[in-house]
Amino acid sequence: MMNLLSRIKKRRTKNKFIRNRNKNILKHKNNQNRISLIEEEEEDIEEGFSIKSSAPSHTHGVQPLGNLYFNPGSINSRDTGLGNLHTLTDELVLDILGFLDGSSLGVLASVSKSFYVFTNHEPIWRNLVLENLIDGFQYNGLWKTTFVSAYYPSFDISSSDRRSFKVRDFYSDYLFQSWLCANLEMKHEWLERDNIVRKRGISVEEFVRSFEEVNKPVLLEGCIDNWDALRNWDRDYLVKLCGDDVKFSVGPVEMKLRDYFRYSDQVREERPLYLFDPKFAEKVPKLGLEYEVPVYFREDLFDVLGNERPDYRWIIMGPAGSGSSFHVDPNSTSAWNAVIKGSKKWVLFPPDVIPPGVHPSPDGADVASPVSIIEWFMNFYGATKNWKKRPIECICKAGEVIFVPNGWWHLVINLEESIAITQNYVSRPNASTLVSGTEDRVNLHDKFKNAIEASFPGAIDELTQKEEEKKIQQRKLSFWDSVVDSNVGAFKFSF
Ligand SMILES: O=C(O)CCC(=O)C(=O)O
Repeated sequence: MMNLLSRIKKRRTKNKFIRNRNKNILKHKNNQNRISLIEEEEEDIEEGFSIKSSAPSHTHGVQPLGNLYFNPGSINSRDTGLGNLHTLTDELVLDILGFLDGSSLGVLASVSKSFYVFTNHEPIWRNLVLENLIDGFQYNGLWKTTFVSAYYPSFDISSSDRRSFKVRDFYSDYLFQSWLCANLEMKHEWLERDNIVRKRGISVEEFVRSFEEVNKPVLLEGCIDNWDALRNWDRDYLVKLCGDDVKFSVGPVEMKLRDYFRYSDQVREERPLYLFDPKFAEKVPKLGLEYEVPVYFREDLFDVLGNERPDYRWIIMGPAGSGSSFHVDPNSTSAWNAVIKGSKKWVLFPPDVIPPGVHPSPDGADVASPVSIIEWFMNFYGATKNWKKRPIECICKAGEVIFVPNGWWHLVINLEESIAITQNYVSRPNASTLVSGTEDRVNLHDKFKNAIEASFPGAIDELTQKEEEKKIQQRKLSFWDSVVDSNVGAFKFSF
């Protein structure tokens, strides 16, 4: 998969489209993947978005709704072909179609041009594959054909379903946006901000004092240089090491590494499946032996729970565009994330700042955020531009480790195919927060508190008292006053 970063640097001017800041109306010029806004200047590259050079024009000719208004006399075939269902929103039509099986969708596709487009919407077929082929699948470039070839192996998909019909005069913002998000380049301005503190060779004491105790992110350079993983791990090595017997967790399914790479090589979708496996070291012990916990994170109070500790370490792999949408790590844990191959763009907000477009439930257990990471950048990243409380951002490259303090919101997008290891842990400065942070999870809270009391008598009381003293100190100087340097509009960590 080509490196997004290098593509951005080339700053190609072709295949770009400009979005209307005021009217949000797009005009799609068929056959060229090129969209431009009436009344907007094409030379305005900084304001524009770029479509990936590999992007096909929309498979079924779907155009954004705004184009309808520039084609006088044309009728939206979306509506005429849906009959009485035309009053439903696109999401609702798709939700209803989501209840059907593959054969019913196939039959419905022949009813009208509109049903043809809706029933060919790839996420419907993706769901069918993920719900029905949980032991793995052979992705063959499209979710629909992947499903059909798994269920009807004798059916010749090469000649029929691979051919897609373009439908004239079908206008839908929802379906168009799904295509757009799958094919959009990361904009240069989404990547350029780098305001994290970087440290190389600091002592554990300095890390604890300057970052862990004050709960601030830091990017640590050079602390995993001795990892065999950094030297060895690439596709060929991992496929050979893991063989064809081992399967890894990929969303709701389990996949062989070979099959996952086959998928990630061909995928072109808004939310690529992400390999995220907490049992990798049990499945393939050598994977666990080829890395070690960086020196800064060796104290982990969750160890007191022994075998009962929740999942705490993951191997992560994914193509460019995959990643993690905004969330806070569970159980008030902190985390470190080491990039072994590739690179990741990080955006982090402190615990008291809910990122724009994110709506956590009152108890914080559920997070409603925009459909995809790319959509967040498209629709919400710009909103943070003039915030006093701007996020911490960076690109973490192979060999670098980011410290994610507990309670911080974070979003991550892989800029190229990436492999990483992450671990969640509880350090002494965070132990009291963790005990209170697990209060809603009664079992975990009691178990952890009792285990800590048994191993370190009196420690919780002592830490809670320290925490109280810290809060009193902090009230005197608000967090943002302490980190924002208003003169340069960037972060200044005054430790
Ligand atoms: O996608 C990634 O590498 C980030 C993972 C992450 O945010 C997490 O494990 O909490």
